[in-house]
Amino acid sequence: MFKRLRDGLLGRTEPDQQEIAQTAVSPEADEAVEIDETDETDEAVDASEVGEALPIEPPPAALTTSASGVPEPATTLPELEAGDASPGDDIADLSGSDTGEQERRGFFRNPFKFSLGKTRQIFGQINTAFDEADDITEALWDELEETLITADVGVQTTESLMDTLRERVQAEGMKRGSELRDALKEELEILLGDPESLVFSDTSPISVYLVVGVNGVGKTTSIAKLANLLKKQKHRVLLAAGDTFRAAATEQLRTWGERIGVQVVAHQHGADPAAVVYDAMQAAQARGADVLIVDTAGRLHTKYNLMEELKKIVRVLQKYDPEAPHEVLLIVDATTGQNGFIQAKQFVKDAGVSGIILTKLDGTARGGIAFAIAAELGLPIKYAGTGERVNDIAPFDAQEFVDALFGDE
Ligand SMILES: Nc1nc2c(ncn2[C@@H]2O[C@H](COP(=O)(O)OP(=O)(O)OP(=O)(O)O)[C@@H](O)[C@H]2O)c(=O)[nH]1
Ligand SMILES: [Mg+2]
Repeated sequence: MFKRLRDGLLGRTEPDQQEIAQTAVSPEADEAVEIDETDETDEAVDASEVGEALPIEPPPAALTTSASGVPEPATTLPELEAGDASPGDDIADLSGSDTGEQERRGFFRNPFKFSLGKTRQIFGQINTAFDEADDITEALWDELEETLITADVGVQTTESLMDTLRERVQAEGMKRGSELRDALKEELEILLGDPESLVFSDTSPISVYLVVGVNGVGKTTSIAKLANLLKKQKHRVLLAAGDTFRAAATEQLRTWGERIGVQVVAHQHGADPAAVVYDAMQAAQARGADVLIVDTAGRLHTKYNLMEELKKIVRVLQKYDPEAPHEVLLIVDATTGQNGFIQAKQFVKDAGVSGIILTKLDGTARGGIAFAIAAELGLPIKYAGTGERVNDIAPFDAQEFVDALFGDE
């Protein structure tokens, strides 16, 4: 994992704690802020650039910095609250909608049972065809191929699956449609791989997760869901509002923070995201956080260079911890199907992604994108977003996902 991070946007710089201390928040940094668009790819971050770019807005009340810029000792700051992790405890439904008791019970049995929407319908049709087929006919093969393509499994992954299955049918002497279905399920689970949980730092007290992805895919919502989940697991979570580009982005994260009881470090609109992250790292240390999740802007293909901005954020994080971020989580919107997949490829190439959160599975027939992501990007899907509510997130589990697709949960 770390190798992949190193090879991506995470150009390593040696930590220099002294430099960090010397160039911490300057109280004079109250001039109008301009986002720095110069190319700094190959330079190690000079933390003074962060200091210079500091925003006009004073830090949040709890984020106190002394005149020298050194954070106040942890004892003077409010400690973050860890959540109540009572087992089986349901997460408060913040949306106000109610799924009903029966559905709730189903949710805990298999989180995908009620949330795979139209993708499940598509697989349901082929499932019926498999059950009815006494012979594995060419028509059945055609129907299978059409199903996989329709569900946005992608041409490459579909072809490879079809080849593998044809070989297995021959080698294992399968005769009935139901046997082919079982083989398909096995192959789909193999594609998705074993569940992989979040990586926590074993060298630093703070695990940092950088959340990236294009506009509107569900970054901020997923951060809130993840923060809520981690808080319930007794983690002390802090959020950094690193999307300073979109006017309402910071407010959105703050609102989520209030709803789930998680603190947010934010600057004003237009501030340097690296400065936000710099302050957030200080705050995380001072307040005893063990998880820092960083929201980022999602624009791509514009004048502004998102990838350079992400690299700068990473350089700032690495001043504190050369292993940070411990995860770069790419949010992929399942409803965008193969388009989202192409965008994802760009992030994987440039941003050293370590894992995927696949969102909006509830509203799409294109949930098959999960297989393309796993097979072609070789990245683990760590969580799935299954709705707009704060508890609509599930650790991704291949067997549960495939079972739900085939109605076998
Ligand atoms: N149905 C459904 N909607 C979701 C899910 N995740 C996010 N959304 C919705 O998608 C929309 C965009 O979500 P945001 O979290 O604001 O997306 P973002 O990536 O932060 O967007 P930008 O900040 O503009 O780049 C919101 O309306 C969310 O409620 C999901 O799993 N299912
Ligand atoms: Mg956002």
